[in-house]
Order: sequence, then C-alpha cells, then structure tokens
Amino acid sequence: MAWTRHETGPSDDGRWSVLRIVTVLWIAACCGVIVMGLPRMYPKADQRLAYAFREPSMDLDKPFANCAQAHAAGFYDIPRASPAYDGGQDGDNDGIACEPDPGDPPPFLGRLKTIAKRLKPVT
Ligand SMILES: [Ca+2]
Repeated sequence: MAWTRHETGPSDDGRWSVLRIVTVLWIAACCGVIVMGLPRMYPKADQRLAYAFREPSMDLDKPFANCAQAHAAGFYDIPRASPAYDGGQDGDNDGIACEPDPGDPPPFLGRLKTIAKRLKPVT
C-alpha cells in the first residue's frame, strides 16, 4: 500500500518537492526578469499601452453641449474625473455622464475600436 512507503523512510517525494520548489523559483525569477526588463527594452511600450487604454474623454478639454452630441462623437459614460464631465448631463448623479440610451450600440464596441486605433503602429 502507498502509505507504508512513506513510513519506511525517505522517498522520491522529498526530492520531487525540492525540484518543484526550485522550478517554481526559477520560473518566478524568469517572469521577474521579463517583467522588469520589458520596459527597459521597449521604453515606450508601457506609455503606449497606457494611452491606448486611457479613457478617451480624458483627452477632451470641455463638456459637450448635450449628450446627443457626445453620443454622436462616440463618447459614452463620461466619468466625473474627465474635463468633459458635466453634472447637468449626469441625471442620476452617479459620477457618470451621458450613459447610453436604450437601443444605443454597446459603448464597449466603440471603446475597442479606439483602443485598436491607438495600438496601431505609427508609420
Ligand atoms: Ca449617471
């Protein structure tokens, strides 16, 4: 039976545990080197990712006249932190202005297009 093997003395399990720990530490070290090294190899990559995923309305400098204009320009769910936020366009005062109307296309589709456009290589 398997349990008698553990009672008789050291088995392969001990060596495998050490090997497993060393392997995990090695993989963790490799991941650390990659994570720490990538920004040094490609210094602009993290800036570009941050820009791509940045809330688009943060790049605006003033609110839209109304939510219809915001929606026509492709802006939905404008957060309070954005310069484009207007409390008058946030009817439920939850910090999000110009939420999509029922029947509007899902805003995340437009957001995905923006992210893809921002991630395209500059030629
Ligand atoms: Ca709201």
